[in-house]
Amino acid sequence: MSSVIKKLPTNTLGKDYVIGDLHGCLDLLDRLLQNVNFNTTCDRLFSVGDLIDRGPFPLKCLQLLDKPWFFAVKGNHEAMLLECFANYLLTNTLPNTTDFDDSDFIYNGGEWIYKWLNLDKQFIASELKTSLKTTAELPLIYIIGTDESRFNLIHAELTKPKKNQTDSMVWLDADIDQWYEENAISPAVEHRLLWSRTLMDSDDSEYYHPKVQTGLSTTFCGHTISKTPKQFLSHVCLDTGAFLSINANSGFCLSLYDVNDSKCLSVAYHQEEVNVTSFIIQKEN
Ligand SMILES: [Mn+2]
Repeated sequence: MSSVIKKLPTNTLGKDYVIGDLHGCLDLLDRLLQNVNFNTTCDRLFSVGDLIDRGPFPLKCLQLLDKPWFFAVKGNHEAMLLECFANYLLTNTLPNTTDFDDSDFIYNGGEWIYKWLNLDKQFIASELKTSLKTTAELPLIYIIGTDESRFNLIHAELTKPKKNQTDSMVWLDADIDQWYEENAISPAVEHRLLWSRTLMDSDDSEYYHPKVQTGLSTTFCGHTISKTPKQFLSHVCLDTGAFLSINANSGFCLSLYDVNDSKCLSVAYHQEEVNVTSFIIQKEN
């Protein structure tokens, strides 16, 4: 049985990094990992999901899931991919190219799948099926470490359906821990974990959100693009629009967070240098 939430201990041997939404930009990731001298024997790379669609190497990014040092939560793009192949995974009947027309997946950057569907069926069965099975096993939440060193990993947001005066706007560690015990997340919560932009889109122009939410550990996420990482209510959003940086001088980039050294590294197409900036995550005392 697959787990909707997975736990990992603190990394005592090497360093931990978190990468924003990759969307096929494997070449940008390679440059960042080279820059930090990523050590595949002891370092870990966490992904906030959305490995596929839009950028140049979607399938190769999905195949990162085979690496022992790579850990990802499911993004809404992986969820849309799985929806398209649900019947295939159950019955082994390969879909027809036309089955995908008008799907959310194709409308959201999934056209790359046509190339694979039109290739040798045997190739699909071997290359893609393994990745689909791995993708289906992805959790919605990772909990890494405990107590002070704990951080969570999700795709979008832990926002609750409605904000009221007395309640927090977001779910807390205690809620996540309870879902872990039950190995269950309600469909409504799952939907917001994959799709919500309530917090990140409201920014501080509409509502003021403090950086820290009492009771919620630092929670790395992505899904909502802005040019620099931002923190609201313990959520640290690392989606800086990697695939959009294919346009010169766009201001977008791929962001990698160095958890141990509180640094953010970024790189873009058309940009030779890797930028390194200090990014201290605010935590409650
Ligand atoms: Mn997304």
